[in-house]
Amino acid sequence: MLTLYDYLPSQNAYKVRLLLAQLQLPYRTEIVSIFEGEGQRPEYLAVNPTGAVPAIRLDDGRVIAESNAILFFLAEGTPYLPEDRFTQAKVLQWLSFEGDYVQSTVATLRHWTMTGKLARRPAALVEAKREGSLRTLAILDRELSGRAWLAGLGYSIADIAVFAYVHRAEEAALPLADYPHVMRWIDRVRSQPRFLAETFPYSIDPHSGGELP
Ligand SMILES: N[C@@H](CCC(=O)N[C@@H](CS)C(=O)NCC(=O)O)C(=O)O
Repeated sequence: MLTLYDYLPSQNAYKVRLLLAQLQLPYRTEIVSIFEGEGQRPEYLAVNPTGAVPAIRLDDGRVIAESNAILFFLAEGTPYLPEDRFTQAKVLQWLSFEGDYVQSTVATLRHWTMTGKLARRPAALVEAKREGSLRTLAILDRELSGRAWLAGLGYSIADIAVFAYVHRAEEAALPLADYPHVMRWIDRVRSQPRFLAETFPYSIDPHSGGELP
């Protein structure tokens, strides 16, 4: 059975949980307590050289890390990754956007906000993250004003990847209501079959107030 290396407040890991639920694929979970340094143990670095979650282990022992690479692998041959070459490239475009724009802004700001780290960060850096987050949301809002889904005619892993942090943007004190097209897209994602609503606050982990090793 597939193993998911997970840390419950991680929305990067949530992306994989959401797709696994929608694909109805059984899996077992191994929690990696990242703030206690478990990601830096040699056994886990052999799974993911960066020490981050998520990662997966296949039945035959092979491992894959990076949330968007995992989504791409699991979705192959399913409606969540259309077969035609152009649409696959559009999916990759949005997976890259998520990795570059969303993770460095909304995701980071959410982490700092929910774990009490904002006050320990330089004000100019926090402001830059906030401006970057607003810019990212504005790009998405503009794109979603003209179509229902990010990468093609239907819901795909591009939507799953971007949805993971964007729908929790208010946890980073970002005003989602200012982005009506993003709001409507969030509702469309939520109404997909076998949608997984459950997410977890950092407060479930008493170690999350500390810095990552
Ligand atoms: N680009 C990576 C980012 C993964 C990531 O930052 N994971 C965080 C949790 S959301 C983590 O495990 N951080 C611990 C660390 O970097 O040591 C992905 O998309 O999977």
